[in-house]
Amino acid sequence: LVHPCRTISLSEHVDPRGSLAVVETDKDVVFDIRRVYYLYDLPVSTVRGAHGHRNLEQLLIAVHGHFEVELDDGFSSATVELDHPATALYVGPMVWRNLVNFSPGAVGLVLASSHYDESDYYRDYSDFLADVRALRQKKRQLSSV
Ligand code: T46
Repeated sequence: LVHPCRTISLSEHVDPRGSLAVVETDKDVVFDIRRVYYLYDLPVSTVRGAHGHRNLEQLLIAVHGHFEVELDDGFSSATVELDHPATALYVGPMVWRNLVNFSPGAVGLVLASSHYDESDYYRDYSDFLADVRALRQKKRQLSSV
């Protein structure tokens, strides 16, 4: 996957009454959860996201149905299909994401590290690209001294 994203298998408790999946801070998520929101009533051809975040960390879960998350860290890209309530996708800072190909009735749950803050968003892809590349350049220079 693209840096620093990864999929996480959540612990699942399955018995004849049904199934239960768990997300716990310090185990499944390395950030404190400060906000929870969910996407629903989504037209199948919709595109959500289409932006990046400066600092926000999130965990995305398809709690019902399935959808794809296109990830781009400015250097490489990858597409992840979320199709099970016990699989989460961690999306870190400085990653452009598009959520696409929602199944009918899909519900996407998002656990986020901070409150909603419009100034944390990159809404323009070329601004995102310029900053993410400058950041990588700075890191390279720092690691070579
Ligand atoms: C992300 C993807 C997966 C709020 O007022 N509070 C909130 O916490 C959020 C997330 C949104 N809003 C308002 C802002 C807009 O007026 O709700 C409206 C729709 O938000 P947005 O266009 O950002 O929704 P998505 O689904 O394109 O993106 C959201 C998150 O913003 C984003 O961080 O990663 O879901």
